[in-house]
Amino acid sequence: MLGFNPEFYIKQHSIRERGKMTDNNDKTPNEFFSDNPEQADKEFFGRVSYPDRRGFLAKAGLATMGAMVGATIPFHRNMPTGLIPASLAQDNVLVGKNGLTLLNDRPVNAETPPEFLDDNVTPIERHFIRNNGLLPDNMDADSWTLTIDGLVDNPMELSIADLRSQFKVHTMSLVIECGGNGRSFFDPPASGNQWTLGAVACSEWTGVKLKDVLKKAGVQSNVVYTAHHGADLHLSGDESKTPISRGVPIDKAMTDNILIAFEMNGKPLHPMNGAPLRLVVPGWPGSTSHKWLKRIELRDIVHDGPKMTGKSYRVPNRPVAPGEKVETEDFVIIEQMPVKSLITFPANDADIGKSTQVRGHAWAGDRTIKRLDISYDFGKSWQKAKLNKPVNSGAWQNWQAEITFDQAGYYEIWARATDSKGDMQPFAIDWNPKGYLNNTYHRVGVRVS
Ligand SMILES: Nc1nc2c(c(=O)[nH]1)N[C@H]1C(S)=C(S)[C@@H](COP(=O)(O)O)O[C@H]1N2
Ligand SMILES: [Mo]
Repeated sequence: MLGFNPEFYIKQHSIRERGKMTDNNDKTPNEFFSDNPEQADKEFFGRVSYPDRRGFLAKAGLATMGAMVGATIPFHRNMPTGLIPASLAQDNVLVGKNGLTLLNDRPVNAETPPEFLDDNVTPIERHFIRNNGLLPDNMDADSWTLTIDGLVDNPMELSIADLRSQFKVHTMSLVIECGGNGRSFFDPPASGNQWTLGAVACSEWTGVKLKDVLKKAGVQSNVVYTAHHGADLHLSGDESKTPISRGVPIDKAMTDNILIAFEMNGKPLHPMNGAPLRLVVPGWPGSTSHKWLKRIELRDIVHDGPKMTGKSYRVPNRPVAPGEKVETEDFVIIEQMPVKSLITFPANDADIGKSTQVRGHAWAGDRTIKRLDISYDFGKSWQKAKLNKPVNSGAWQNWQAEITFDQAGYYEIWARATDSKGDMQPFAIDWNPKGYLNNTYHRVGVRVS
């Protein structure tokens, strides 16, 4: 029952004034929302585009609703069934995110402009979002379980409390970059999210090492690959379908910097970044860092789940001409991501003085960065930046340089990283049909006055 709640009264009133709800004028918000949450939501809040919230929030349990609004809801008993919280109902609002560019809202995909990636540790609100499906209905940390099964000696079902108590807990800065980051620069265009530069982040993740958990489960000798399973829903709403299920070779899974994470920058995971539990596999395509993680299965074949096969997260096994059609069997799975860097200061299009600091980050799959050069004369000459060591394996490296321009005018600052094996970022890369692995220089245009 609806108690005395001036807020609902006012909203109900204003709906009547808009004259849109002639059929519903006699209903309380409670009745109206439970009859038709979607329609009620529209009428209440007008055109709204909070992603995924239709259906999802209508069915959401309290904990999930709390996670979405970022607080407990003391008067939850008074909330009409299916009511969408008003704080989630503004245009393009991603609660708990700030400054992201929304590329798509079903599924949600949002990237971060480079100047908002200036921090050494990416704030939660600046971490990009790449969803293939819809958020799970339930993201409750207390009842969450992770199953480890397949070809293991001791299959396990672990709560998050079990993970914390049975294994050593680690905190590490780890890079997640989408395999399609930079896709928008491909010509001819590649279909998929048109990421520019900002589908990358390096937050501080707290969790347990995947290798520790797999060791305890007892990896059998015939294991070839992991298979990751999550709780998110297929876009079709068909519960028998899975939006994505990828994996990594078992040797990779046993390396030292892969976490099963339950905290992001010391807080619970953001719902869009996989709350309450996810994998973080630094240096490999972001798609291997499974969110809303429910199960890790060990298999004796290369995993063949959705987005493992065909052309997903794969590139041709040879250079191909732009626009060339490539047979599916000529595609290979992307493993580590290539050497890359980002200029996070100054911002593109900035007006600056004659002297400026230039800074950013660089990273290189499973390797480290050994050198970072910048140029402000379109690549004619390069100057070496000061390069920091990674804070831990899997973190990006920060770099800084000082530039003094001789005269006013338009300049471009270019950054070029070289990794520990000598691979250097290229000015241009070979085209590939799905637009993956674009690691060309980041260029920032500035006006000097
Ligand atoms: N369960 C699940 N895990 C997922 C995805 C997904 O859609 N569902 N997207 C993957 C992809 S393609 C990327 S790039 C990363 C992005 O992580 P983020 O959204 O936290 O930035 O999550 C990966 N993990
Ligand atoms: Mo991705």
